[in-house]
Amino acid sequence: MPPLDQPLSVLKGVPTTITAMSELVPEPRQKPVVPMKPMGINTSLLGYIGIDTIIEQMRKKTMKTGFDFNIMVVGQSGLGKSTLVNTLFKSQVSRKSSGWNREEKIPKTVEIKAIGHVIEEGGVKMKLTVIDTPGFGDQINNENCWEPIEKYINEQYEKFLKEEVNIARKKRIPDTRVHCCLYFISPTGHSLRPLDLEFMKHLSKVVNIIPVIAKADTMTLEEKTEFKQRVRKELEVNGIEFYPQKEFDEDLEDKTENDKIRQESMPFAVVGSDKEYQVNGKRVLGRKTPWGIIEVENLNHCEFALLRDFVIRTHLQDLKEVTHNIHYETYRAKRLNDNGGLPPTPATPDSATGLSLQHVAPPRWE
Ligand SMILES: Nc1nc2c(ncn2[C@@H]2O[C@H](COP(=O)(O)OP(=O)(O)OP(=O)(O)O)[C@@H](O)[C@H]2O)c(=O)[nH]1
Ligand SMILES: [Mg+2]
Repeated sequence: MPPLDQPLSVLKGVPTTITAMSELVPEPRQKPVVPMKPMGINTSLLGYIGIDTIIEQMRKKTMKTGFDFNIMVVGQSGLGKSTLVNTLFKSQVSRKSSGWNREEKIPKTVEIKAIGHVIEEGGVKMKLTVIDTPGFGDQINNENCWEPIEKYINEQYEKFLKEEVNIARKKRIPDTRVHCCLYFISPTGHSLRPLDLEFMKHLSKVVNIIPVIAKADTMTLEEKTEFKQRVRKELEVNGIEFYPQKEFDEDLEDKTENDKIRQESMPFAVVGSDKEYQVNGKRVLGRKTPWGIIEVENLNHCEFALLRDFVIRTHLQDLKEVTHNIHYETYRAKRLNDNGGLPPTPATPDSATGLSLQHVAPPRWE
């Protein structure tokens, strides 16, 4: 500890000069740069602090760092999950080819596979990953067939948790957690299958489930309306909470908006296609049938565009928040509890799921 009576400049190794008292009067401090007041704010208000500029600051930060968003498709075999993944990427989300050649038939999915695209709009970058999963329901014994899916979801929580408890943790932990899971329902027009109920019951505890009716082009308008009602009723009777969950509505405005979605839109009846056709001089994604072209992005034909808007335009941030604050938090609390309050050791195979974190390939970026 240097003697307290030494001038500060000595402490810093700078030669001492004797200073006249008058020079010791501190110079007036420069005012911190306050961002310009946005137009439209009442200028007669004195003492503008600039709290409202936080929105602009957040926007700039997000533009720099970008964000991750991960969607998973799940359901029985042959319901059009892989086709819808392609539709998402080929539609207005990115307008890119997702790797499969137009002429090639989409193969049956045999393993969990993540496909990623970096999408940029208005200067903001989104890393959109869609996780395609093999269909189930065609084995003789379908017992516990949700387990591989549940394991995958938990593995991503585990990965995030291990990064979070690292002493030297990353400034920004890559987020591979599944923010939303589209559950494909067969357009039978009858009741939900016991397997669907069982599957959704399990998954809804660990992830945001959005039920969708697959291949909606196979139903008439009346059948579709009736089936949607029936599915909603059955989900309610069986206590299956789908997204947006009632208990997480934050205020009356949220509740009113979400009630409408829960009671009218859900489950979205979708049609998928990765083929383009010329309709009225415009190229559209559609399915060619003997009676015309079903346009995937036309709201008069199906609800694909509604689903896309719901997930990306209106509820993306909320899906991420519910994943982080509810599903991940539940996983985290359980893991830490099981471990006697200690964090899991970083970078070891996943002891919660018994799986190695490497067993699913990282997303293919295009
Ligand atoms: N009518 C109709 N057929 C569709 C639709 N979407 C996909 N298909 C067809 O259904 C078949 C199966 O499509 P996939 O996308 O491979 O289905 P999947 O759910 O990924 O199948 P698995 O990988 O076995 O689980 C293909 O012949 C598609 O062309 C749709 O919206 N309507
Ligand atoms: Mg598939």
